[in-house]
Amino acid sequence: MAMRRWFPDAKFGIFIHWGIYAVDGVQESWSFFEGDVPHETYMAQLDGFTAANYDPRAWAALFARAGARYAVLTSRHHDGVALWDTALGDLNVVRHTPAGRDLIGPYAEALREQGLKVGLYYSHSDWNHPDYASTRYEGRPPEQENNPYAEVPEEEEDLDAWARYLAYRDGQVNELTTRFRPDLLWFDGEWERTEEQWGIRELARLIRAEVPECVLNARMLSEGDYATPEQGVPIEPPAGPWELCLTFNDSWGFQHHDHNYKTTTQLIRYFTETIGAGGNLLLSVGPKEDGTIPDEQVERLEGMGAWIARHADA
Ligand code: FUL
Repeated sequence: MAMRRWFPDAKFGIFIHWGIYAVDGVQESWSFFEGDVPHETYMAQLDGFTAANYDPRAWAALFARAGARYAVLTSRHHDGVALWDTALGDLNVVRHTPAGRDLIGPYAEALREQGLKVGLYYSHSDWNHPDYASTRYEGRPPEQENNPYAEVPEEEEDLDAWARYLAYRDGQVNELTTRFRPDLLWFDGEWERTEEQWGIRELARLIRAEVPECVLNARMLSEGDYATPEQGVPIEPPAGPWELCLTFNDSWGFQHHDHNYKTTTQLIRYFTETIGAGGNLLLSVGPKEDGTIPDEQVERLEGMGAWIARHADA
């Protein structure tokens, strides 16, 4: 599939890590997976996720002012909490949080009103799903207990559970493509299984049947269109299309204690280095649980936008 031209031309996109982890300001999904907070404490954040001041039009206007051409919202991170009213699985913000409504439709609409492309992040893995055997501690050989990157050996897989899990994942992806018509799907969490186990070919076919022009990142393995290095421009940039994903501070999502912000100048340098080496920059905002984007991030986006506007024709 030829890479859609809009993507390499876009240069700048906004990643949005928004989920229940913003309530306590803990690390998205990993905090319970790695045992930094008890699972119960992590899940109790469902009760505090209000989206009370969620204004996707204001988000989209800010992203456009920042000079971005697309955004990518975490529709479902590794914690399995879906931001839309999925008919599959039980865990979503509509049913289980005070937010009580679909958060993705209004996002897609607001972005399109601003002429921005709509991206959705979706994790193949779901560490909360009853049919998903993760590489979490229970039952793992001791040497792998703290290795989240270990693949599940095929002989250990419960094949019935796995088939149910894939049907659930495919069904959710189908909901995303049919309902929100994304221009880009940003998959993640692929490291726990192989290409065959994930049924990547079949999933790609399902996506292409609905949104043939949709751009896919390389965490769709052999079906991916572009590479996704994290947190720094590689010394040898990927040969094909690529995108650097980057945090403002040290966190993808909102963590109130993390004040280790890069300056606007540093962010502009990341941007110029990235596009100079042929990539796009995908910079991650972490909205608070109520949907507001922290001031430090807004200020930096405005500053980047002013710089990009001054140099747009250069
Ligand atoms: C990684 C995830 O595990 C992180 O939590 C984050 O979403 C990053 C962008 O991708 O694979």
